Amino acid sequence: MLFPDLLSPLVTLNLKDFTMYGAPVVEQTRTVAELADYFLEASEASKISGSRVVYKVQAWQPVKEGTAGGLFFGVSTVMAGKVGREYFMTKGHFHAQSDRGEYYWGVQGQGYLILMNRQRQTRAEQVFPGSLHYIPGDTAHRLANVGEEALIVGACWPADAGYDYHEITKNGFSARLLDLEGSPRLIDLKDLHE
Ligand code: S6P
Ligand code: ZN
Repeated sequence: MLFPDLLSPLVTLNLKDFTMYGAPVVEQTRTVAELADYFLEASEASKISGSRVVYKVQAWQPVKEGTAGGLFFGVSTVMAGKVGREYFMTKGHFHAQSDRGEYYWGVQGQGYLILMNRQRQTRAEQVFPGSLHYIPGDTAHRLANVGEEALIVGACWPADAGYDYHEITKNGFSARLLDLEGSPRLIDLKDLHE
């Protein structure tokens, strides 16, 4: 009788630095120069090196992008730092298939997951090692690092979710996570401009 093969996994995750190794893992790095306009005080970006890395993302996409029922796995690493008073953060996006949800979980460091719904109401959940976050559909999501070490976050999302950056590049989030006198505060843009 023939037995099925015992296989090695296609990808492994180093549990010390949460880096993925193995079959096609996509990697992306975003620098201060690329992201300056996402920050509230964009002109402050010129005070730090444009080549400084703000965040990097690894993603394992075992099926073709757009495959219904498929799942992607990712690791996002947001470095420690600020542009003006605003903490280093990801661009943030809605999903192109807007009703698709996503899981995030904290692995290392301290931060916030900033969430904005279609009515532009924004809230933030604290991220720390072991925190678990369900991002519902129709909710833009952005990670910000408020600590002194890299913020590492695992993610799992549907392969047909896609990315919609339009609302964020055009109007941004309605509230921003700022360092006010040494503490992170989520400030509504309306209150800032009063
Ligand atoms: C994908 C998931 C993450 C982000 C990553 C970078 O749905 O939410 O992998 O892509 O954190 O963020 P952004 O907003 O630059 O794509
Ligand atoms: Zn997403």
